[in-house]
Amino acid sequence: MTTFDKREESFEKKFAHDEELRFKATARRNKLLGLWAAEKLGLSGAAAESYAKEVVAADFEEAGDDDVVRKVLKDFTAKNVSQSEHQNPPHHGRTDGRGDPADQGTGLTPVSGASFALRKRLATGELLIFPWVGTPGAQLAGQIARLGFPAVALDLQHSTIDMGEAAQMVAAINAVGVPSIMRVRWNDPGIVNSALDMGAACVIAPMTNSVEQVKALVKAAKYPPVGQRSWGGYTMLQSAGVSAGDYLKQANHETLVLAMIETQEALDNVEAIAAVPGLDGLFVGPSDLSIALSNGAKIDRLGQGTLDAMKKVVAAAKKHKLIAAAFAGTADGVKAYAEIGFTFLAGPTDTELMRMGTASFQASLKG
Ligand code: 3PY
Ligand code: MG
Repeated sequence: MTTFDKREESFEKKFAHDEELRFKATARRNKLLGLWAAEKLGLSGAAAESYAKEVVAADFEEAGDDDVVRKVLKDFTAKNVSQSEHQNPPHHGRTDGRGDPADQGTGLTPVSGASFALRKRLATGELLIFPWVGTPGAQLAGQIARLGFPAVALDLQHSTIDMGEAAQMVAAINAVGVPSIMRVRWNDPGIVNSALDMGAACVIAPMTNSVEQVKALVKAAKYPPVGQRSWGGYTMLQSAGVSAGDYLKQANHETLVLAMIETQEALDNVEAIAAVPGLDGLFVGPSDLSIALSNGAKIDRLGQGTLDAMKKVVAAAKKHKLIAAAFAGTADGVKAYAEIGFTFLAGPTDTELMRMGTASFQASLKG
C-alpha cells in the first residue's frame, strides 16, 4: 500500500467515525426535544419515552431539521398545545458541527423559531394579516408586536424610519417572538442585505418591474447557492436572538423575499417575474398599481380594474407556488383581497389602528 493509499484509508476511517459521532449527537438532541415535547403533550414515563423515539425517527424523513419540527408542531396543534407554550423549545446547541462555536450554550433561538415562522404558517394556507408601521420608534414597534398579529411590517419606503431606527424596531419585535417584515426603501442590494442582517424574517422590495430587477433582488437576499447574499450582521442577529450558525444554514429557507407588483410594466412581466428562482412571493402595491392603471388619474385600491389586475398576480403566484401578498390598509381591503385569493395581507397601518381605536373609544363613551 502506498503512503497515499494509507492516508486515504485513514481519512475515510476518520470521516466514518465523525459521521457516526454526528449521527449519535443529533439523535440525542432529538430525543431531548422529544422528551420536552412529550411533557407539553401531557405524556410521562414509558409514553414519553416512546414519543421521544417517534421524534428521533421523524428525522429520517429528509435532510435537515424541518421533518422533526413539522412532526412536533403537528402533534402540538392536534393536542391544542398553545403557541406561547411551544414557541420557545429548549436550545441544546447545534450538534452537527455546523454551528458557530460562539453560539454553543448561549440559549439563542434557532432561525426556525417563532421570529421566523412565516413560511411554515403560510404553507398551511392560513390567512395572515399584519400591521404596517410607518411611525419610527422601538417602543411603539414592541407594543404593536404584543397585540397578537402574526407579524409586524415596517415601511421604510414611505416613512422617516431610518436603518438605525429600523434595527432597534426589528429587535423589539423579534424579542416578543414575532416575525418582522421590512418594506425596504428601494430594491438596492445593500439595503436588502442590511434589512435581513437586522433579523427581518421577510423583505418586500418596491417597484420591481423586470426579471433582471427581481433576479438582483433574490441575489441580494439569498446566500449561495441560490444567490450571493453577503455574510455579516452577527451582532445584530444576536441581539435579535438568533444563532449565527443556524442562521447560515436556514436563512435561505426561513426568510422570505417578496417582489412588489405595482406598475403596468411589472404586471406585464408578472408571469416571468414569478418564475425567477429563489423568489418567495409577489406583493401588490394597489395604490401605485391603480395610479398606473388609470394613467395617473386616481388611487382606486378597490376598483374593479385594480381587482382584475390583482387576480392576474394571484394566478401567477399560484402557478409558481409563491406567496400571494398585498397591501390592504383597511378591513375592507383585507376582505376584498382575501376573497380573490391573497393569503398574506398588510392590514391596518399604525395610524389606522389609532383611528379605529379612537372611534371605538368614543363610541363606547356614548353607549
Ligand atoms: C402601494 O399601494 O402602492 C404600496 O406601495 C403600499 O403602500
Ligand atoms: Mg407603492
